[in-house]
Amino acid sequence: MKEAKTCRHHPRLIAFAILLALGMIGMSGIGSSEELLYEPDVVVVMKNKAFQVVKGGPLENSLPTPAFSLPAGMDLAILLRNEDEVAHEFVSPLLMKAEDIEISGHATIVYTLTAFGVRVEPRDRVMLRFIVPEASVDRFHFWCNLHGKLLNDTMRGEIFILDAKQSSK
Ligand SMILES: [Cu+2]
Repeated sequence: MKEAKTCRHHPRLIAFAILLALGMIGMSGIGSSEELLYEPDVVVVMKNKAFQVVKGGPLENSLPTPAFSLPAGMDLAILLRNEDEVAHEFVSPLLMKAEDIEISGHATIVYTLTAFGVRVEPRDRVMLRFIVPEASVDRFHFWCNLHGKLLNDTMRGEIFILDAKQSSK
């Protein structure tokens, strides 16, 4: 009877230990070789104080600014990779509209009057995952609050929201 009782506690302890280990991995956040939990739909690189959409940017060559499109209603992951020696931010009014944003990595939350986003430390990366909100506008700006506040600053880009029906592949 006593043995059975102690055994019952074991799985819970193991689960707790695993959670602790996962938490520690998440907090260390080092190395680009670290496996991602899931493949990002969009990858945005911050380099030489500019944004570069290296994945998921079908519009990248047709526009003067970095841009990517997201289908409304979809659960998507955006990877932000900072390759500079200074911190950068990714801030957008779109993220203000999105609910339950899941943020993985070392991220400092950034709020402005009109937008929400994260700060990514030098040589670090952050993954954002959220359901693309159905919005009344189909075009949002994103920017780095440190190097892209003004309209002619370098660190600015655009996000286009696609109608879910049109974008179904
Ligand atoms: Cu910046």
